[in-house]
Amino acid sequence: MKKISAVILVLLAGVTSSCMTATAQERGAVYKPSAENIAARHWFQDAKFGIFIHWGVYSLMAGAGEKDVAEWVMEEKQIPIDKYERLATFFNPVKFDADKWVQDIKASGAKYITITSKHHDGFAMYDSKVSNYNIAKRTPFKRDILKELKAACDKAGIKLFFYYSQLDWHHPEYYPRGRTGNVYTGRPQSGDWDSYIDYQNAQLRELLTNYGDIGGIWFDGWWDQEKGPMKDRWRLSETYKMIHDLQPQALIINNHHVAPYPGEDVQPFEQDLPGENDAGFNTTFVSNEMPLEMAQTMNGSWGFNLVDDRFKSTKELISALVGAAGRNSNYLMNTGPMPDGQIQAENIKTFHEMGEWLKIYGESIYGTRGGPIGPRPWGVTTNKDKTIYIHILDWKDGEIFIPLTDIKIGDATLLGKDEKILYEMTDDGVIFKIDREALQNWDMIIKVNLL
Ligand code: JFZ
Repeated sequence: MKKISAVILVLLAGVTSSCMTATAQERGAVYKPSAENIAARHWFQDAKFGIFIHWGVYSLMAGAGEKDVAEWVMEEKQIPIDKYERLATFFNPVKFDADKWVQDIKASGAKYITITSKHHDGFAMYDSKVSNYNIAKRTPFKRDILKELKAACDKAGIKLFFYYSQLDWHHPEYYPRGRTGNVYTGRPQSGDWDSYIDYQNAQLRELLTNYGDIGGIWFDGWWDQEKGPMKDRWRLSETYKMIHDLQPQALIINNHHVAPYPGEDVQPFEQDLPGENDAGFNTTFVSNEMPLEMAQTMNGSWGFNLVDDRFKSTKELISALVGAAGRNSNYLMNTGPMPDGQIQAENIKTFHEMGEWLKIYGESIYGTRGGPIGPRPWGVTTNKDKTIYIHILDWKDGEIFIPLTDIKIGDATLLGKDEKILYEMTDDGVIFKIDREALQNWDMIIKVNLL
């Protein structure tokens, strides 16, 4: 009797202390980014605009006729693993052309691409050696699309990031399970969590050694265990250290919706501008040390959806890009390519329209940081060296008061027209006269050169 309770006590103590150690390690560790990493962060912030790609065997289901279903179809339609696996045997995107993707994406003005290497369904979109549940081994297509995309990106001077889901609805050892991927998947109610993390790290090692220099890793799925037993058992410090050791310039981004952990390099926001939380799952904590990135869908879906025609207008997407830049953030705009391998025509059209706009107004976005005045109902400001760009997204009147004080203006012009703008200095700021015609633009930009 005594012996048993002692054993239980020891076990309990073991559990408590290992939990505490994990928490302390993950939260308390001190992280000093390397010089290469800091340089990559600057590059990232200058780049401002990326394209997110959600593509996998789920794309074949195309949302199954529902607007709000896409890459989550396995979970949302409760498709067991043995049935879901058949999707791979139909996946044959014969029209996939990496160079064409990259050309259209580059035409949007985006400087980098983030693509799903493995989503929650656990299917690897590359030739993984540690699992045959991948595009090269299980599909008639057989090609490693990450390899092809990386080659096309290198040719075009576009950086490539890999999205990687920590959550896995397929791997048997992802156990104890969290919020999703439960009984319907048909996995045994047992498993060895640490061997799953070893597997995850082995896949990450492949992504960091077989594709040359990459932009970074975009993690997702941590939230699956947020209220689950493995919350602090992701071994983040170990995984992050491995990535930084293998490729110091690779940026680590984790879409966990909480304040950043040590070892992370960019704080992401999903479907909301940094600091806002219309989506309901974003944190309102905004780092003022790390680069920021806002990810957004062009309609309402990440993966391809046949019936989701809620496409945002080019004006709305430009406003989001501008709104992000004014909040010192990047903008990662998503497209979900179709199962035949092509990007939807609607999205390609928008890419080109955004690129046309950026050709004229890009100097107010690329290489800038959030400006001296925070977001306002009328718009935002960005800044580069001695220039302030005032982005007026929503205004109707003939003049606008901007609370810029303690500045000496050299001149103020209307960007794109290079026309002088009249202004009047007051004690509290500057009143700019508005060009009513320019107000019709998607964004009227006043370029203020300071002395
Ligand atoms: C996540 C993914 O689940 C989604 O499929 C997509 O890849 C997106 C970029 O990231 O989105 C989430 C994640 C978690 C919640 C909502 C959306 N959540 O916890 O409510």
